[in-house]
Amino acid sequence: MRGLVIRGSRNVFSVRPMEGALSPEPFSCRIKGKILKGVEGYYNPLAPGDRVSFEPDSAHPGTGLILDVEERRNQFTRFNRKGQAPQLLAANVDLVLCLTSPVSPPFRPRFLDRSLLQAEIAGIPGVIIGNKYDLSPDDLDTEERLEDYRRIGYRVLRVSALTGEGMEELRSLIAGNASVLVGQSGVGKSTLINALVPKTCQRTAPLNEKYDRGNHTTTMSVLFEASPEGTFLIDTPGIRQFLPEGIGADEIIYYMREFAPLAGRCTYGLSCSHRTEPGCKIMEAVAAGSIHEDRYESFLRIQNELSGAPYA
Ligand SMILES: Nc1nc2c(ncn2[C@@H]2O[C@H](COP(=O)(O)OP(=O)(O)O)[C@@H](O)[C@H]2O)c(=O)[nH]1
Ligand SMILES: [Mg+2]
Ligand SMILES: [Zn+2]
Repeated sequence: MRGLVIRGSRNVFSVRPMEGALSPEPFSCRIKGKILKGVEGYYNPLAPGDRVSFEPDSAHPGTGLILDVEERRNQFTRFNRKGQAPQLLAANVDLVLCLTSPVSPPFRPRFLDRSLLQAEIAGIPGVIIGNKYDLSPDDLDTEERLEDYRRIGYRVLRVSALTGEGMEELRSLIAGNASVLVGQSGVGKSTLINALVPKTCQRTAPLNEKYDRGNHTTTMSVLFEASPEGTFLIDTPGIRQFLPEGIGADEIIYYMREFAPLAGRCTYGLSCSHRTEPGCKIMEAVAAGSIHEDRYESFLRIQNELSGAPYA
């Protein structure tokens, strides 16, 4: 049978059959033979959004074995520092919705820049959602930051999951798409999903705990189906610090969109570290205001991190 992974830990996965009855019950599945070909080296072998083939276990109704994973169109990952391996947060998605809030928690450009960078690396369009707009609609600092993301080409939506403001635009953006929501804890990912997903679809299949001893399912993503027309929302819980993965320190410049056109144009060309060198086009752009100093700061920190320097 063909199935859609809707949640999972590292070895037990909820899989919804993609054929047959309408909204069938998900199966609690393990991987046959414990190892899936082609996905070695990851913290977790499967993520919500993955399409798999599986066989139901007739001896244990509701359970099954995963045989194979279909080739992914894309994957949204981060580096899991504890596990020292890339972690799959979502597979086969159309949009990365980067959630921010102006207050409680305050706007944090680092987390946003890291998730936008990872979206660029994955080749998935990133959209910025400024939630909790009801709390401080006139906050000039956050407005200035959000406007700058718009200037460099990102779509920015302002919403309130609480009052419903701006939600129509968000609804039409996500309709028919698979979206993964990222943002630091407390920005309102779960509240937004509650507002967008009909109550009847919100029960998430409990994983078979018996098979899942010692795994931290709360650190894993969960897929919600917001409509029968294939509107999927994937919640990503519990990321304290988003560590990008999949590129080297000298490649960051290609994945930050206002930096990319300047790649190779510094006096020292591609060997410029963009920190102290004379004739550095990146530093000139920061001085001229065409690169926001906050984005430059994010760039430097990610560069430090990916080159193995102690994280500032
Ligand atoms: N004022 C206001 N509070 C919100 C809004 N969205 C979420 N919250 C609150 O923010 C807190 C954290 O929300 P939650 O959805 O758990 O955040 P998550 O950690 O990103 O999933 C909760 O107390 C929500 O009620 C909003 O648009 N406006
Ligand atoms: Mg949450
Ligand atoms: Zn430079």
